[in-house]
Amino acid sequence: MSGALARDAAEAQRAALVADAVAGLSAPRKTLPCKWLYDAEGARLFEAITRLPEYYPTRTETKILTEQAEAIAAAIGPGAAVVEFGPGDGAKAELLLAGLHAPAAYVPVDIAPEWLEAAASRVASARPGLPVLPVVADFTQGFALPKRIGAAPRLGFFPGSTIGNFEPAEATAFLRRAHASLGAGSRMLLGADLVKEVAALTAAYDDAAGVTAAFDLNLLHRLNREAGADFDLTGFAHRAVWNPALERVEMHLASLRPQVVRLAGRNFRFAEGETIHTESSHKYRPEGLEALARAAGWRAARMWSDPRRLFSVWLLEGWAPLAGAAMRC
Ligand code: AVI
Repeated sequence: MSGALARDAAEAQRAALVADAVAGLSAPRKTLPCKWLYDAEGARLFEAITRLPEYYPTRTETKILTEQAEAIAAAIGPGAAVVEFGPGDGAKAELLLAGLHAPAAYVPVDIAPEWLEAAASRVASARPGLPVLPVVADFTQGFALPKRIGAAPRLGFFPGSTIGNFEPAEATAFLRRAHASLGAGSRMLLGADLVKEVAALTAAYDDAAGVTAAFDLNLLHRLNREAGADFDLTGFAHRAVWNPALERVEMHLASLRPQVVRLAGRNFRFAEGETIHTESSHKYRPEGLEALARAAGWRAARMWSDPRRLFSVWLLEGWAPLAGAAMRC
């Protein structure tokens, strides 16, 4: 990207952050979209979260992909073109591709070219000879696949339980759009975190070392830096709350005292204890995940889990080509 284009993109992103912050902080229940957690520092902190003793999802999913590699490869069959939605550093794709029989191509899809580059070069150097065909696109929307994958059977790959960060209606819309992008006859390998005892869930989102707290509070740093806000970070604290009705862990930033914050020329008042809801991480029961998939035109063909049933990896098959509805994350 040229310098001018990069500056325009950064300015558009800043304007979108300010608009989301004004809307979210004006709502009766203050909220901010979770996508803004991931600036460079947020991405670094999330990486650190995945290695925490309390944060079981990443290591459990990796264990499932490793230990069930043969069964997964047999269920998928040879020659698949793997299309990964939001590939991160490409580590899970590398693991999956190592187990598959003669994969035809790897297609990482992400809106951030620098993240795509990291995943693409990791996989390209681990698997010389495999066509690596990155697509710059917002993977929550429809996108066109590279022509070079030809008639290879398509396998969508969406690990990490990122599906849990969508509201249920958004998750359905995402899966429907993914199906439309992948095409008729495609399949999808999906990671989903499972409902479990509350103590394990809240510990995973409020670790003893305070890394998740730093990840959450970094959003206020970002608003100060990029949106000219004046949040006093000592006036807010991270909270992880299990919402039993919606079966999700919510991250909140709680105001420790009554205070007024300025952002974009406006005052936002906080009562003591009032929170900004910064992320939801929905946990699934197997029957709930199957229903979600079905509503989006997929059928659950297989499910792999760990002995403690902490996490699940699903192979979905398309049963109906459906047009997508608009969504946002
Ligand atoms: C990216 N996503 C699946 C993580 C999760 O578990 O919901 C984000 C996260 N937030 C706090 N810890 C991890």
